[in-house]
Amino acid sequence: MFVNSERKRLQEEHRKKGRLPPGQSLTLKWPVLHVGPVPEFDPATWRFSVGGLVQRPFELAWEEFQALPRIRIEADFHCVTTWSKFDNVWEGVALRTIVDRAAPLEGASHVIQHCDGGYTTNTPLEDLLRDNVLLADTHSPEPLTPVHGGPLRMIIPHLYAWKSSKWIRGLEFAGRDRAGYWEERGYHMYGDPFREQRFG
Ligand SMILES: Nc1nc2c(c(=O)[nH]1)N[C@H]1C(S)=C(S)[C@@H](COP(=O)(O)O)O[C@H]1N2
Ligand SMILES: [Mo]
Repeated sequence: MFVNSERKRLQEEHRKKGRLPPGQSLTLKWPVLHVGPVPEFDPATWRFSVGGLVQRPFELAWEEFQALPRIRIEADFHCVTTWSKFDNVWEGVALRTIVDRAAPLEGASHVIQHCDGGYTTNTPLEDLLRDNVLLADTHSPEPLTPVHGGPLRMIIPHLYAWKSSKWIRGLEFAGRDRAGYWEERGYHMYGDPFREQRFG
């Protein structure tokens, strides 16, 4: 474990290099942040549903999800409450795999993430097609723990972490942008940490 002075030295170095977004500080721990209780996971009844403006809506059981092709990425994680956690290694299924299978209709422009417990968040469809956006079930290299979103969470490294839903259960393709849980409460509709898009 680094002492605090070492953390601060790293923090200023990364700020200068442009890796740490403005107004953020580096954390060497992994804070837990969410609204509501941590849901129970039952692999027998868990389903992942994809629908809305797509040619092929579908539903996957846990075993079926596990059989999809997998990727591994390394990325930083920026929470709007001002902490950033660097060098996370995530494994799971690329969003592109899910999007290709669903085949969005011409008019689909945005995607709403739906979670166990009712949390939602919105993103432009094109943001989900980046190479490092995934549905992650593994972190460095352990199965994702329930408090951090296990069994499955979204990871969108280039947006604030409230766009990376924990306990994700489905995607809704939509023809226009629609505010999710935090966006309805004043957070930015897009949420780019490097442009400090904290509030709308
Ligand atoms: N379902 C759900 N996902 C969520 C949240 C939430 O309240 N519910 N909070 C978001 C916020 S604000 C952050 S910073 C990250 C925190 O992830 P962590 O607890 O693994 O650090 O989860 C995001 N995903
Ligand atoms: Mo957050």
